[in-house]
Amino acid sequence: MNQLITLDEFIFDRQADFPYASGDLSRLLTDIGIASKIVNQKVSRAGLEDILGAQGVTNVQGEEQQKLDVMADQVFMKSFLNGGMVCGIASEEQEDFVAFDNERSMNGKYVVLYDPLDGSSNIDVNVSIGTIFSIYRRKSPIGTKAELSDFLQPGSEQVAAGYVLYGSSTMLVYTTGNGVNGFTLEQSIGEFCLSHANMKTPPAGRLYSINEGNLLVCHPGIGKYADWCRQTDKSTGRPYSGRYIGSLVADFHRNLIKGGIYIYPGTNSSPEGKLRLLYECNPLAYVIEQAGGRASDGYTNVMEMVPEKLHQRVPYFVGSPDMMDRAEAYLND
Ligand code: P6P
Repeated sequence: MNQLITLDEFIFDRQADFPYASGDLSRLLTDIGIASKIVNQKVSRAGLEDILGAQGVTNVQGEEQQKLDVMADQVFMKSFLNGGMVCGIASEEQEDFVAFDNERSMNGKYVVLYDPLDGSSNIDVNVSIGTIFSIYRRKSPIGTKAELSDFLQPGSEQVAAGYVLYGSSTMLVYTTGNGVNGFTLEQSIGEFCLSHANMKTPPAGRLYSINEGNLLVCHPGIGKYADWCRQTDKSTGRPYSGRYIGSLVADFHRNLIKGGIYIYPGTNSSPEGKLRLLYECNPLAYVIEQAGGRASDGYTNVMEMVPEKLHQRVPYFVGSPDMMDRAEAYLND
């Protein structure tokens, strides 16, 4: 029987990869693990606590906030505030960034941007949902309050990124730039344990994730790509398979493992698409790139973009490299 390696053991073992590591990033990653377990416990029994249903307010995105969204946001923010490693956060659920003003936090070296519970429209119907997080080294001086410039950094500056998938099992997947590793929550001991070491995405797969309801209102090349996916693949004698469950983290995770592509394009009514650059697209782009895939807006690596606004949206293509090449070719045709 293989030895169980917990998330904390792995994080601290890997700290040696960074000769100048002080342990602050390691501590921050363990804080994320703890917060994820708290959110998992509440998500897993949401129906029992009558926590389902809308909070009755709308968030900065104009979307009806679900009670679990609010809960998850508060759990992660408190974890970062209490951990002391982070001088500030930006969350999908909060209009502006939050600069922590206690002395310990102002000495924090990092900022975290996160979507506390992505796919929230699936909460009431028990479809997998997820948390997405992105970690940067602050640019403002240590000992001061975080500034907007700490958050508006290109994705190429991320020091760590990952996601938690609250699904048939709960997994935490992250990278610090030395590959991608996945941990499954062993409920009996309450520990994330290494289950997917050194994750790599296949160069190509047969899964394409697109909301086909958008095909008539987006770039015609995307419809042509979807048509191509529906053609019989000579090597297998069958077409690709459409898999789209309306939960980015779940679609992303499946495609990462099996090979596939996820596309959320710009549309006539929303030319910038739906997904947010800073706390959805960039962190998943870091993960997929570390796993051998790539992410773009159809033309440019999203991690090269210099953000202008916290909640800015960007059309998003992410997945296996060969599939990305073909999809982008249809855009540029
Ligand atoms: P649509 C969930 O709201 C989300 O941000 C992603 O998780 C998901 O992939 C997408 O939006 C679904 O959007 O417009 O297809 O329902």
